[in-house]
Amino acid sequence: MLKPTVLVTRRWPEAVEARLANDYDVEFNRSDRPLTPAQFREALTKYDALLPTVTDKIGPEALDVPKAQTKILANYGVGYTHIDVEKAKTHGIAITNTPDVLSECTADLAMTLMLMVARRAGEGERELRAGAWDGWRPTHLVGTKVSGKVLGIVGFGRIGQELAKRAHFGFDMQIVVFNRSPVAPELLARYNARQIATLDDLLPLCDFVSLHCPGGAGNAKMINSRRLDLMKPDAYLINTARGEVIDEFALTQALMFETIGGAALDVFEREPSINPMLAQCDNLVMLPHLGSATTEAREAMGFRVLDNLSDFFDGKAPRDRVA
Ligand code: 8YV
Repeated sequence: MLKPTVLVTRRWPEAVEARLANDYDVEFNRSDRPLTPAQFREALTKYDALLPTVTDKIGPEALDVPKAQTKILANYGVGYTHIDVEKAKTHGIAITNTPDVLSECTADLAMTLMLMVARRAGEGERELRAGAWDGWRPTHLVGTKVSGKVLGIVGFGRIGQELAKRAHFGFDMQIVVFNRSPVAPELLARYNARQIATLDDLLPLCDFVSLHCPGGAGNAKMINSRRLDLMKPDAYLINTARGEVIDEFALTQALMFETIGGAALDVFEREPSINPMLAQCDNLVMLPHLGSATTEAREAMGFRVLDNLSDFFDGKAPRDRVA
């Protein structure tokens, strides 16, 4: 029997690529550069399955083909707001993602960012590497204590819950949660957390606000200048979700005029292009979208895609089908 044809749009961990090559008639994008919309359209007419990532902008232009050969977009990553789901559905294309397997690592990174910004670790590293450290003194790079503070978690899905676990059990933080739907009382009780009815009510309570909601049009610029003003003047904003959730211009204003304490970002509005104003802000930590960047998570994400693909081509319902 002929194996399904598969295009992998970026390089993946070796172990996963090896299994893909064994199981499918697979084409790898050896250049590892994101496909253009035209290349994506061509791929849609050639392959049974496309395996995209967040760097593939699969909007109306990329999906504008008269008839697609592709039957499944098996996304490598949990977030899939880079895919125009409605348009993909018009071609009858199924979409899957890779939840669970990256939750711990992404929560670890959110914790890393919280600690880095509050303890001024980015500033300290920059100073030391610039050869500008002139020795210990009681007033040098004094930051803010993290342990015991109030953490607001926006979006209490898998990653938000993993962060709550770390913050509650590891750092004795008080957890408040904003989530679109009600969170089960036993889940909140596990972290001694409290659900707050609205985001506007949550923000003024927090010393740290960490975003764990999906991106996409529905949540675009959810953190805008009005909401930044609702934060305490010494509070920190952490984003490991999607860049578009924050109005970046408003954030640069808040950081420059110090109306909040600082911010730490792993994702950006137009990544990998970075608003140069952000780089001017000392009270900001920036990482290049490293949320799931561990060998363990990246391999597990790949094997999860393989599970979804084999289910799909065996005629079973893939466990992570989102559309
Ligand atoms: C991925 C992520 O590395 O899974 C996600 O949604 O943001 C990252 O952890 C990336 O998006 C892969 O598509």
